[in-house]
Amino acid sequence: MVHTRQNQRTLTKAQKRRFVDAVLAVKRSGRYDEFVRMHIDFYVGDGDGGLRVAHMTPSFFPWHRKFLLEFERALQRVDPGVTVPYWDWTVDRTPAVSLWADDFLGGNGRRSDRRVTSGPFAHHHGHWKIRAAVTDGDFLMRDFGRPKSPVGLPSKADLADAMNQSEYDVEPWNSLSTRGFRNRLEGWPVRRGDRTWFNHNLVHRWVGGHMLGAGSVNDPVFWLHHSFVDLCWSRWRQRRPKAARYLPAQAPALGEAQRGRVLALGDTMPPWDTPLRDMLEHKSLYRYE
Ligand code: CU1
Ligand code: CU1
Repeated sequence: MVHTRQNQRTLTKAQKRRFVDAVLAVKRSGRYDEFVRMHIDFYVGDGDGGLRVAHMTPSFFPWHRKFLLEFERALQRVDPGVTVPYWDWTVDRTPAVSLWADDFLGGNGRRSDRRVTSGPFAHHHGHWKIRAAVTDGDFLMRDFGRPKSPVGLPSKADLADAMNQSEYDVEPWNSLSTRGFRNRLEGWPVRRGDRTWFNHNLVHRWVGGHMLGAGSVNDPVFWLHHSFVDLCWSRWRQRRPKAARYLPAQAPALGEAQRGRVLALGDTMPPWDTPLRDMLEHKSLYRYE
């Protein structure tokens, strides 16, 4: 059945509660931490050897689409009426927005140790212990805006820079690709004058704490962030001619540096063995409101 993903700012109080309750139920079952572990396992960077499926790679979008779908199915087994909302960070840009209220995702971490102390994922409620992480401590951490060296959320102009790219991705198909929609939205520092991450990566940095790096799934805002990233990809594709909507079309040739390191259009994606092609269109599965 086709379901609808909503902008988180339009959710009713009851919808927020159902989403949070479903997330907590998936956490209680142990399944949530399996998602965290899978994301950590698939956090392979340019500097590491082997296949990159999830990050710094053309399949960044299809891999996260499948990952979100699996999580959404886990939520729906608890409550069939729940979907993953999206957070448009070009609009909801401050710690004061309803996303971070006590009835939804809770607020910032406290200054001393970045521990989140409000909302349903605050450690003292006992429902949200971090078990799979690359950092110490079993409490959720956030550090909005990184006060030590402040960063802001990406602007509409930053996002437009990615949306205006005419190619999906370009060689060398990694964090160094200077053009192309994929890296301009994933956001490794390649634009002239950039010294820091931007767009998708900058959102991880702005939230801070667990949202930095491989263990980012520990913060439930991960899903709302990636739901919006997925929506941006969907919008970008709608505006582009079919031929260029996923690249590379063919695997890099023998002897090329990225041979065996990136997925081409005809490949399947681990760990699900899903044909990448099957993740390029979502309208038979879900829609965005
Ligand atoms: Cu990721
Ligand atoms: Cu991400």
